[in-house]
Amino acid sequence: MSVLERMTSKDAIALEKKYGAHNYHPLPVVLSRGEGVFVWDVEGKKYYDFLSAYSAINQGHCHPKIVGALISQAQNLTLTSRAFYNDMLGKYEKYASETFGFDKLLPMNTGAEAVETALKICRKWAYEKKGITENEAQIVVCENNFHGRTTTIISFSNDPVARKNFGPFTDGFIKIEYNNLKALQEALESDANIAGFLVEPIQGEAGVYVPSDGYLTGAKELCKKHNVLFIADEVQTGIARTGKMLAVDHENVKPDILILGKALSGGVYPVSAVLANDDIMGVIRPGNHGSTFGGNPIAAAVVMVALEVVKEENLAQNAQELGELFREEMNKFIATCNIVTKVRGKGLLNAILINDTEDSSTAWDICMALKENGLLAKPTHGNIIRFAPPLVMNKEQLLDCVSIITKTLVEYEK
Ligand code: IF1
Repeated sequence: MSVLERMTSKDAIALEKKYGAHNYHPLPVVLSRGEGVFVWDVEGKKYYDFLSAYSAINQGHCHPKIVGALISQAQNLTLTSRAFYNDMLGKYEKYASETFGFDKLLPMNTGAEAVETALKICRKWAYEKKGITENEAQIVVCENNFHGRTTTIISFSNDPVARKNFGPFTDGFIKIEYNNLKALQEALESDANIAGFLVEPIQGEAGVYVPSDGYLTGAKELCKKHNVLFIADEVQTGIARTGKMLAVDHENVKPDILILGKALSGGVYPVSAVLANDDIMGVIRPGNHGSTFGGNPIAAAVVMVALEVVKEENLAQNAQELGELFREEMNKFIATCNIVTKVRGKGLLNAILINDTEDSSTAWDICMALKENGLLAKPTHGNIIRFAPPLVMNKEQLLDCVSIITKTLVEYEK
């Protein structure tokens, strides 16, 4: 068998089961092609993608402009390492810094690496600028956070599945309740060694949990008052997903450190970045941090075009409008049904809460039925289904999807 020969879904799944580590439990669908809001499985069945690779595919599958940038850069120069300059990185750093309103950018590859980078910058800033005694810095994080899977990041997760038997863990984190300004205030007042507050503007893994209006503004003010860096993890919420370029833009809050990944590249290449102004980024000097692939010319070319697409195609506004329509239509359905208790979200990052016990398989069963009906979504913790289609969707397609979703849900009515 040639390695490029087409295979059935069954064979592809069997191969992964035998030869791949079992660190995921995917829906049993094997995809081989994507275009815009659609994906196709190896048997040729077409689906609406309502996950968008966890919000990495905001610009739609295989966007021709972004793939074009990838191909032409790949034919020219792929990787130099940072031992030498390349002629794309500076252009990318300028373009992204200006787009997001920061002095400087530090390029990495994955979301978790960018979070690690932000934590390192924050600690170094605390010792060199704030005057905290070395090794004493604390960073405040939120309960039910998701920031990635490295050893340090899982040190402050409270998901037992993500943590169990991976210790010993990294010290220096204080966990407080999300969406609770009083808890943040108390933490900041009780400890003079706090360097930063790391937060997701909307908690994704916790089931698309949107904080109260004013939470981010209040948190930023508290951080400012205590000379603590406000670090926004926009890996999932950024790049127009929630109806603005960044989720913090809904409250006009400017983070001290901004973390981006996923859709920064439109999902065609792993690219992440940390942005900050000179007073903070200036603590990083040669040898302090880096990555073989971070800032490579393919990533640089791809990101510039991927961001251009977001602007040219007004994806933030489209996400805002279609998100409102989606929640409006789902609320109409919820008024008539028992199976769904709530829809929540912002822009095109939404979730529905299934009316069943947290440990039942109903959300999974519904996702299996949605798959049969031509729409791919994935359950998250606690019988919640996340809905996050590519932002290049149009109104007619969205209404078609609402109809698939509600028709499927009706079959689970009790
Ligand atoms: C998986 C969730 C989404 C993230 C935030 C950093 C990262 C992520 C806010 C790390 C990654 C992913 C990774 C994915 C599942 C997923 C996820 F369900 F866990 F919460 F998107 F909703 N910060 N999120 O959401 O980025 O290193 O993966 O590039 O399978 O672990 P990464």
